[in-house]
Amino acid sequence: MSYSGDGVFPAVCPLDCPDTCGLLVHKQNGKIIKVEGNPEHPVTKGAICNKVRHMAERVHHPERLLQPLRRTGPKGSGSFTPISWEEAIGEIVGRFKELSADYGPESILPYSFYGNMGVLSVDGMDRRFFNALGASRLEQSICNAAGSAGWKYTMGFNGGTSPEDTVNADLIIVWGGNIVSTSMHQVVYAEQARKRGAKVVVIDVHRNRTAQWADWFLPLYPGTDTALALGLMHILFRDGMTDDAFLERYTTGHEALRGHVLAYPPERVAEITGIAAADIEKLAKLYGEAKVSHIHIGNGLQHHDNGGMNVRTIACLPALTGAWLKTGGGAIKGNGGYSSTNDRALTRPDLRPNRRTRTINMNRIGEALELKEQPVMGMFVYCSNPVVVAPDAERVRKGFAREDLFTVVHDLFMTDTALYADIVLPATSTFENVDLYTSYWHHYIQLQEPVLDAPGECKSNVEVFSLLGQAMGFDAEAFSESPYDMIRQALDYPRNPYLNGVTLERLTAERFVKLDMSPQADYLDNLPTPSGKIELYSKAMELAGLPPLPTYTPLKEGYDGQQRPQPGTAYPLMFVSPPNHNFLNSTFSNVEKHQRMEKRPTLQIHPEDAAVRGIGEGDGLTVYNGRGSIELWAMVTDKMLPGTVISQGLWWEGKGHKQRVNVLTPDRLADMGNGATFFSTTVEVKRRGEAQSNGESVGFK
Ligand SMILES: Nc1nc2c(c(=O)[nH]1)N[C@H]1C(S)=C(S)[C@@H](COP(=O)(O)OP(=O)(O)OC[C@H]3O[C@@H](n4cnc5c(=O)[nH]c(N)nc54)[C@H](O)[C@@H]3O)O[C@H]1N2
Ligand SMILES: Nc1nc2c(c(=O)[nH]1)N[C@H]1C(S)=C(S)[C@@H](COP(=O)(O)OP(=O)(O)OC[C@H]3O[C@@H](n4cnc5c(=O)[nH]c(N)nc54)[C@H](O)[C@@H]3O)O[C@H]1N2
Ligand code: SF4
Ligand SMILES: [Mo]
Repeated sequence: MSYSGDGVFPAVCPLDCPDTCGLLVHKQNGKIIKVEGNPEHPVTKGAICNKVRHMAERVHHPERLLQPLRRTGPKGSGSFTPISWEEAIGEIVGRFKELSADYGPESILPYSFYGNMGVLSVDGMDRRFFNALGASRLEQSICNAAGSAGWKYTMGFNGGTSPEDTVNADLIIVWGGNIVSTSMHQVVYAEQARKRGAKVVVIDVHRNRTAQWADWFLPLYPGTDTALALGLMHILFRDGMTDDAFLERYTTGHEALRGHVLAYPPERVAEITGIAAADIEKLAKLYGEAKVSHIHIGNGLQHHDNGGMNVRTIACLPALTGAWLKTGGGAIKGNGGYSSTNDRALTRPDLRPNRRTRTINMNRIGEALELKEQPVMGMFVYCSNPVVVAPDAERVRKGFAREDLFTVVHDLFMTDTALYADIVLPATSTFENVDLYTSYWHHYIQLQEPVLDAPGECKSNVEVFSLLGQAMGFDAEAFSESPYDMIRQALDYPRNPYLNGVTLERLTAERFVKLDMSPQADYLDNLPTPSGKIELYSKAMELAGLPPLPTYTPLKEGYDGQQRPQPGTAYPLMFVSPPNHNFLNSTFSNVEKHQRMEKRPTLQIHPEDAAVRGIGEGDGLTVYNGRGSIELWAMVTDKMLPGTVISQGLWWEGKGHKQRVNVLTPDRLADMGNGATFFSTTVEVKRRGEAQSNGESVGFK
């Protein structure tokens, strides 16, 4: 496809968002003047979010990195000098060779996530490079690992209901997800269902945008969802609202579960969750009597100590009522399993010289950088901003500040992490690349081809890791393949029957290619759990030392054996820091347009909690716990139950503002999947004295 000149060009949204929208990029004089949705995309149908409508502000931002840089001042100071690509590649290769010789290749650690969801960008040439190098492996468990493990124990397969089918539901429960901000096309489908009479219920720790749109909002205390789901099961069994034929045919352990949930009567569950017993009864009746019930399981409830169990327990609910048998019924936790591509061909684990390589959990990066034995001596960060997004962020920052650590950061911007790099490399945006995009929600695959020339000397991930692999003298063929070669390899994957018939030729001709969903007809008969059934009782969990039946365990921090953190203790407020509407994780938080839309980083605090601390609307606050302290602005609101405080959005430290919420979050691991526990923490809050008028931006500039 030729993209030179002005015009309107198709593109794909690269962001870590389930919707993977088709875009149309309008270009004039080589620059994007407008980004809109592609009306031809069968699911996203021309509608896109506000963030990406303003994407040009980011792509053509004056602070975009355009040249490789070498550090000249202390780490973190931001002093860099431009160097050539030859010098940059030469220095990285020289240092990596030295570190491999002196400390072994496992002293080098890649750190990446899904800043760009392109299969080639984050699961392609980069992986080949670190495999051939023999670097430490990174366990990528910062996002949905706990919940995915919980879902997998129960259902086996990383996929659920087809999104388009959810228009048939007459009850939609959005559980721990803020889909108005994080998956807007699921909202469109839910709206269609609603027009036909469906009810939408939101279960969350605060009245987020989705709760405001819903028919019924149920606020609960953080990390108590398992108890709520068990309470619902108690009532479903008690009142004969279960589908016993379904249970018999498709599940294991329903008799054991029936006895087990007797211990969760509504009164007890009310005490744990903060939801009135009458409301628990009402919700169970709604769920039990719905003809087609659908549950959207969000990410929020699994970023907890008990996050795996929260998802595992909710995943049992559709099995109790047999909702899976109805078109649009069941649940979606994630649908990435349907579109899995040929990972081995892309990442080439066969190139690895050392089979038994250590693995470092990305949630424990602060700790890993403190290792005295087998220390981490080299880091390569790309598609992620760990100094902002990883838990216990001050510990992370200190690790990156180590003078003896050699760090490379490849990004579009001088992020808070890049400030600590020895070498900074300028990255292209997706609009300058060839890449392949799958969705972890809908069933369409898309091809991205360049619509812009790369500015300055920016290079894509594929280019950078090809250059590095060649300069290291690694397998010549593996490091010279073109993006199109790699796309063919990714799609050549007979093990995934859903990928049947998806080819590069079709992607080029048709742009949106639907997966072959015919194998989904046997979904319930082919579940890849040990028993082949939905595991209400899980032997595998028992073997892993987990309760085999869904079981509520309270959060760990600040509870002191109580039901919840108590007033009078050091850090009595439960602190939850979910995404905001206008950023995408920490992406966009340096763009003035997006900052203005978010105004400033706030702490939502209940009027009762504010009153006892003398806090008023708009006050400057210090929010602190044993890990550190940050500065936010008070928003006094009754959107949460008292005792819970909320701060949305991952703001960069910026110029002098201490506003990284992850300074306060724990690097403990969740009960399953070694997942993150961002939302299982407690804090105390005090006024800083000064107040700032509402609406003034205190962002990066
Ligand atoms: N605008 C925008 N969209 C995004 C992102 C973004 O940063 N901004 N991030 C993207 C990414 S990477 C992801 S993983 C998804 C995440 O998107 P979602 O799946 O929507 O999950 P979160 O936004 O993390 O959390 C959703 C809700 O969970 C609530 N929550 C927290 N703890 C609990 C709990 O214990 N129980 C219950 N019931 N609710 C709880 C939070 O208050 C929040 O409202 O969004 C993607 N889309
Ligand atoms: N407190 C708290 N912390 C959280 C969360 C939360 O809800 N609360 N959410 C967690 C979740 S779910 C996630 S997924 C993580 C996300 O954390 P990250 O994956 O680190 O996401 P971003 O902050 O968006 O950083 C992505 C970076 O990749 C860069 N980038 C984009 N495209 C490219 C490219 O093509 N090449 C290169 N080299 N770089 C590129 C962007 O400029 C950006 O700096 O954060 C987690 N952290
Ligand atoms: S961030 Fe999500 S909703 Fe927004 S354009 Fe991208 S895929 Fe679509
Ligand atoms: Mo995520």
